[in-house]
Amino acid sequence: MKIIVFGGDGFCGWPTTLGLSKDGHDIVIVDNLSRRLIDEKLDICSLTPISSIEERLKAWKSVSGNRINFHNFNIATEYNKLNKLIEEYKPDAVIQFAEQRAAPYSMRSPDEKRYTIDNNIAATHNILVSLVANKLDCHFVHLGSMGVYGYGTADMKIPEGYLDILIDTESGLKSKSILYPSSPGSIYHLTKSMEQLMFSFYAKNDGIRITDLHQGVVWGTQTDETSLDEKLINRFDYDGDYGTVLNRFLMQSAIGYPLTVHGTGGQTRAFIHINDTVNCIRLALKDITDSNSSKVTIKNQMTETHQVKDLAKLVAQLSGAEIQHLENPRKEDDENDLFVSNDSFIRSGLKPIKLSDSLASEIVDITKKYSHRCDQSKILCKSQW
Ligand code: NAD
Ligand code: USQ
Repeated sequence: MKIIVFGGDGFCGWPTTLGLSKDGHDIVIVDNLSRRLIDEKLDICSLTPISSIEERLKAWKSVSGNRINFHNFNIATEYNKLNKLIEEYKPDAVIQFAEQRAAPYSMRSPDEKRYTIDNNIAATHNILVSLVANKLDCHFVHLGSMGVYGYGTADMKIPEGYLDILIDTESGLKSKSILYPSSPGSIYHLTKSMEQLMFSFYAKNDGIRITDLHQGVVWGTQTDETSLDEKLINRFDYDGDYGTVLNRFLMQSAIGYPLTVHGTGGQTRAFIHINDTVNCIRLALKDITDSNSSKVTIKNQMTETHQVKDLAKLVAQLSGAEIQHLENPRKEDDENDLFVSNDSFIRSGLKPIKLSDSLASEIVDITKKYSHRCDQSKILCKSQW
């Protein structure tokens, strides 16, 4: 397949690009390197020493023999470049990772709120507009978030995108399937919720074939491909804006920093290992549904749920780390249950990597190896809402 990976230099996009290239697909990356620029602005860097995109692609060519083309432009603001690429390359599939993805960053100040909305909405919308303009039969795969559902489930499993309801009408009860009501907890999660409506419009109006993957918190760093050469190493965010909870706890334990549990730690979240992110994208691409589908396919891309305090206990047992309970910088429930259906991917053959299988040894090794690169002053989350 000819595939464009938007955001292919990022944490999920880079290993996915390499995995798909290894599978024999023809891949083009589009990325404006804004994530690297944000690191510079925040005066932080990935715990792992990531190479420049040019070095990454050269290293991949030399280990795999496969060439990946790279375009550096902003898909939210440079529509003409985006449209020209889509017109000329005629992709069979596009994968949209290219968004500002951190909830704390999106809540920093009016500037970051505006940037996150402008960037994410325009980026995704521009791709949709161009697919319609070029009349392409192209599968649009989008990385969404479990956070669009909110995290409370009223004793039921969160279904995959749609909720079956009964409406009490004058002529009796009528059943209907609606988009699961959104309940975003940050401006970032709001963009994912808004995008859902764009997808239903473009599927209904233009028949664009869309898969929206509601992904949980990703943990882990390396995949088989990113481990092949030091220059292919994946990014590892540990700072208060971009670091996610499990990777942060494992990094903190490696440097003897007390684990930063927000509030009671009763928050339950859905998780997935980075290897499974790549495998889910592979499976989503294989799922060739009706090429003129009027309904968006939504899949929950997660493999297990954990309470934050249980993750902290597990990491503390592994490493002897101390646990600290900080005042929660976020507006979120102290405690929640979370039951999630991930039947689609399990049915298509996903064999999840569970935290208990690996005891996170890969991250423990990575964080120990690069602990000297950690700037401890960047660990606490400064963004409050
Ligand atoms: P990331 O920030 O590491 O990667 C995003 C990439 O997109 C970056 O390389 C950035 O430079 C690029 N980008 C952003 N805006 C762009 C634009 N306008 N034009 C061109 N390039 C642009 O993020 P990630 O962790 O790889 O996440 C990828 C996607 O997966 C995001 O949409 C995110 O919402 C979703 N997701 C991530 C996680 C997670 O835990 N990391 C969990 C669930 C969902
Ligand atoms: N948390 C802590 N301590 C920390 C960091 C986080 O207790 O040091 C808590 C947070 O308060 C929150 C939970 O852990 O309750 C998860 O936070 P997170 O930073 O790991 O994840 P989140 O902000 O939800 O965002 C991440 C990704 C985002 C993705 C989302 C999936 O950055 O791109 O969409 O996970 S989900 O959480 O399922 O919505």
